[in-house]
Amino acid sequence: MRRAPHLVALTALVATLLATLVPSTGSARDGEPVHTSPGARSGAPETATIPDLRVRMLAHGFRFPWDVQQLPSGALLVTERNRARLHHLARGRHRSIEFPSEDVWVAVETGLMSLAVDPDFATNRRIYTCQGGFTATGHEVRVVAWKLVRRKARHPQTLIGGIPALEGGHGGCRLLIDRDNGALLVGTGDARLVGNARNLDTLGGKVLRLDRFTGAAWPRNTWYAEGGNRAYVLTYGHRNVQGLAQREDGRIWSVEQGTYRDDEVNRLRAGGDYGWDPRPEYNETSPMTDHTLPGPQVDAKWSSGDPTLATSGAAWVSGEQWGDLDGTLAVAALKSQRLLFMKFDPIGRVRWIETPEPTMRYGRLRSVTSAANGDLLVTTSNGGLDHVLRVSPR
Ligand SMILES: [Ca+2]
Ligand SMILES: [Ca+2]
Repeated sequence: MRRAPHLVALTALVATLLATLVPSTGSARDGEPVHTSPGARSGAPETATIPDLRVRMLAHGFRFPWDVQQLPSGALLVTERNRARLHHLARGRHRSIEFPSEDVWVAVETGLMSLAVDPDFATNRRIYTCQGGFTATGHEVRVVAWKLVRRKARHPQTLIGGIPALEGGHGGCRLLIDRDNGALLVGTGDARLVGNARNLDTLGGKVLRLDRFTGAAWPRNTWYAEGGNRAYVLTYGHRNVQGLAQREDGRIWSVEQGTYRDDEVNRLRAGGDYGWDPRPEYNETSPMTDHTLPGPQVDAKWSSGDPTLATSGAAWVSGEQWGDLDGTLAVAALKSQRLLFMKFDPIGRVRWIETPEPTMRYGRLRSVTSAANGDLLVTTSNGGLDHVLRVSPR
């Protein structure tokens, strides 16, 4: 185990001393082993230039922050899952955004989750959240557009609802706006419901694609002409999509969590079946990509094997300052408590994976997104005294 006990203690002490901005009542999840195996491949070649990384704590005292996104002003927005709060961080000041937290259904892994900022935010002030919600008969996951006016989230517009939710497990949910065509992508979880992921008529266990202004299904989706829920489906057969990231070539990649094995990084193609179909009951010994299912299934580009790392958010790293980490996929891992930098070749084969030690000092990592200058923004998910981190090359 690379994470020395004194370092854990020091990190906890620092976190305790600095956690003054938001009162915190939770405690870190325990009982989960820390794995050091990065998966199928490891280690950049000796000739690679891997910069030392600097990790700064930007804000402290959160409880299960989920997503972090930068606004054009440089300020950061942060969602907090269980308290369903939205935060604004700017120049060392941490303020709450007025947000109807009471409308968010919070249970298990579901609450206020992903966040997206409109590419035209400077003029339209639009942001998007994926969150649990109450319905007449129960619960759902939904995507809501907001107008952010003077640190108030106003004019909620539900773009898509009815994403299945059972008890809150496998609630997804990751948002990404395709920079090439402006479509809103929504990575969803299967809600631990049998048959969900491969049923084109439900919205769970999918990557959905829709118009970010109207919520209408995207006309180029594979089953658009058939209407109904399937009109929204970009890809299906996913267990719990936690990450979405767009590579420089425009292709969308997803990250999902495996069962006891096989976290996956997938390259998405419209209409693709990614092969998750636990049966009978919710049988978690089913493979993450089951080729015995009808038709072709798309293999993962990277898979953790056994054990899993609990991979979550991801962002493509960009900028010469990153040396040979430029162009890698940075993946946040919960259980294995690190950032993985995965190098894929142009056709999507994994070449190597680096797991820099400075990213292993903060516990479980949920999301990683890019700041405008190429730095990475990271949220931790320890259940109390959580941080927002900024990772940059030295
Ligand atoms: Ca799969
Ligand atoms: Ca097959």
